Amino acid sequence: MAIAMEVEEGYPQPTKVELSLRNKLYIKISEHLSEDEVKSLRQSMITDNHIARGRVENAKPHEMFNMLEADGKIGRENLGLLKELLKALGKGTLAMEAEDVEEEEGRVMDGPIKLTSTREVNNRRQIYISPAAEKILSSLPPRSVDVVSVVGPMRKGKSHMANLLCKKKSGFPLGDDMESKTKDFWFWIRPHPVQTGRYLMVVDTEGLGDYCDEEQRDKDTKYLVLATLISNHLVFNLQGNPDSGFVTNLRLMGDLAERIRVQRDGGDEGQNLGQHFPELWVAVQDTHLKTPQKYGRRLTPDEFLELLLEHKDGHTTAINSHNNMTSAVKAFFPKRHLRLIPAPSINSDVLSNLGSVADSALQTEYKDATGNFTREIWNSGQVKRVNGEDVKTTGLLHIMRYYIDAINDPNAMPSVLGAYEAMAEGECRRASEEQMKTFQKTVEETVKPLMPTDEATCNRRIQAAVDNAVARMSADVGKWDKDGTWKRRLQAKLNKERLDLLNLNSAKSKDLCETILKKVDLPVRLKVGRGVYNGIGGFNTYAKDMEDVYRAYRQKASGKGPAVEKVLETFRATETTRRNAIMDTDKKLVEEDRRVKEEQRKKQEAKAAAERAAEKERLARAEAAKAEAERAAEEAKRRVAEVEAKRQEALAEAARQAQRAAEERARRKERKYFLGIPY
Ligand SMILES: Nc1nc2c(ncn2[C@@H]2O[C@H](COP(=O)(O)OP(=O)(O)OP(=O)(O)O)[C@@H](O)[C@H]2O)c(=O)[nH]1
Ligand SMILES: [Mg+2]
Repeated sequence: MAIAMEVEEGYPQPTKVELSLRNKLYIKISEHLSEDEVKSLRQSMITDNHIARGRVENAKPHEMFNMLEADGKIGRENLGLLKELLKALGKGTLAMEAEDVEEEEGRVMDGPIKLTSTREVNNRRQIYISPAAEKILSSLPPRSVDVVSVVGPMRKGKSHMANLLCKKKSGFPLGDDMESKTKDFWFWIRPHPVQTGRYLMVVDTEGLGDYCDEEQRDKDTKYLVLATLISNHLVFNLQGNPDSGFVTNLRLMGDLAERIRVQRDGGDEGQNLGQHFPELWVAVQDTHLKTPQKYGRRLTPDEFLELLLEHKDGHTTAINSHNNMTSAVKAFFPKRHLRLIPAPSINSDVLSNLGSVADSALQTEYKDATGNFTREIWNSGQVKRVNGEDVKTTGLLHIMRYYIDAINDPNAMPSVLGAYEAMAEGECRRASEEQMKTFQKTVEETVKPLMPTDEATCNRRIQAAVDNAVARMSADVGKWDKDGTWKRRLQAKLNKERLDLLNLNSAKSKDLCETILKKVDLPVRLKVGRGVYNGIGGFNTYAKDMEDVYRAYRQKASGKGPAVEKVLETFRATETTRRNAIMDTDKKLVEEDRRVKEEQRKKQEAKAAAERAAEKERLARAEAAKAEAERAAEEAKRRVAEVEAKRQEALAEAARQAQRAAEERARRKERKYFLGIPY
């Protein structure tokens, strides 16, 4: 299957080098995939139902991509599926390139828009860049630009030529009557059809008018100055057959020396402008005559131009004017060419509708000549440069602003070095802002999600982003930032950002640590609320609970940033108050308890003493009673003994008496009785 090419309108027929960015990408991918990767790609197409097995079996990668395009699955600004497939194959870099192409195709303009307009300021017509153009140019990635401006007399097919230079038949509006159509400057910026990674910017201009009208001439010169200064290819579009007076069309070129300087101070008086001016292409349309013969052959168009630019002898006003102009053209445009383009058609209907007629209605010679001419310009490999440096899309905006300001100012003169400085300044500002944005994006994506984190880690990551940003800016615009002012400015700004971020990290750390602390301390607070610690020994319980709180906090807050200890410290201060209150309560309760117990002890002691006294008394009484009883018993005993003794006495007496009686009787017995008286 043939490689699908983006066939654009217009007759400069596409060649291989004019493939669309997408097609170039498809080919590049094809060249970078191994056999096995191609097999995997085919397999994914089949298993994921992107393309039927039969269609994909022997297809090469770019053919598969073309099938996907044909099925509307990928295409302009729609390379999502392609990126996924590439990522699945581990081709991240190619996926990123696809992303770039997608972005680029999304960014390029659908058609031309106004580049400049004019307005009345203090009774003077002032040129300004249209806001839409500013927006487009500042939003494009900073890439080198091949700037082709088409100038020339009005109503001579400039806009049509501008379209052809964009590989289009229509776009820049064409006029279909005698009225001048294009007002101010228009532009169309597109990916360069030949130079990879560069843009082609085609600028169509308002036609040059009557040279004798002072006001018109002033305006025309300004426009010519602007077109000359912003481009690297200046197409001077003319119509008709070049004759000896033909080059008078270039007469305004003679005015350039008075309007442009190389040095800022203008001291050079326009010398060396040739080194800085664009390549001049005098494109003469509707030519049917051949170049003249010389040296036994036909002159080439470029040789013919030199012939036309030869000095004339004589001193008439016309000859002087011619010689001034040719001197200016030769001095300012060392690279100059003449291109002769035949008429598009002999049919007036076709000629007045070039923007819409079919290619087949055009003469082959015309199509060949325009095709060759446009390709010659695209293939020149040139881009806009200022003072030897490539001008990027963004830089172009800076130099345009500078040149327009200088052109508007009656007391200023645009200078190449002034533009260079303006571009340096603008590019440095742009790069600085860009790096600032990239830094902020990096911070959002890689630093902030980590917050809060310990200060060293946080600082290390921010510093890495800072260093990257500074390094990228140096790589991007180091050559512009000669004394390093912008680098230092960016460093200072980033350093401030770094400090702000560290503060943010601290604040986040503080918030999080406070939240953690609040959470782990909640059970204790609830207990405090419920008065759990308001008891004897409550302080001990509290102290143990708090040990748990601190342990839990340390565990959960570990690595949560620089505020871990500080928050703890602050908390400890308030916690001490709470701790002291609990301790006081505990002490008071202990004291009270001690007092109550003392009282109880005293009471008990008193009671015991009383009891002991009562016992003693009871004992004493018992003792006394016992003694009394003993004494009574003793008494009784004594009485008994007395009685006994008395009885014994009595008994003894009685015994004695009996004894005596017995003895008496015994004596009586023995003395017989005398006279009856015992003797
Ligand atoms: N004969 C001829 N006519 C052309 C050519 N190119 C464009 N035209 C026609 O000339 C008319 C004006 O073309 P434009 O491209 O608008 O010319 P212009 O120089 O931009 O005109 P202004 O913007 O008004 O200065 C249109 O009708 C075109 O179809 C050409 O090479 N030869
Ligand atoms: Mg025009």
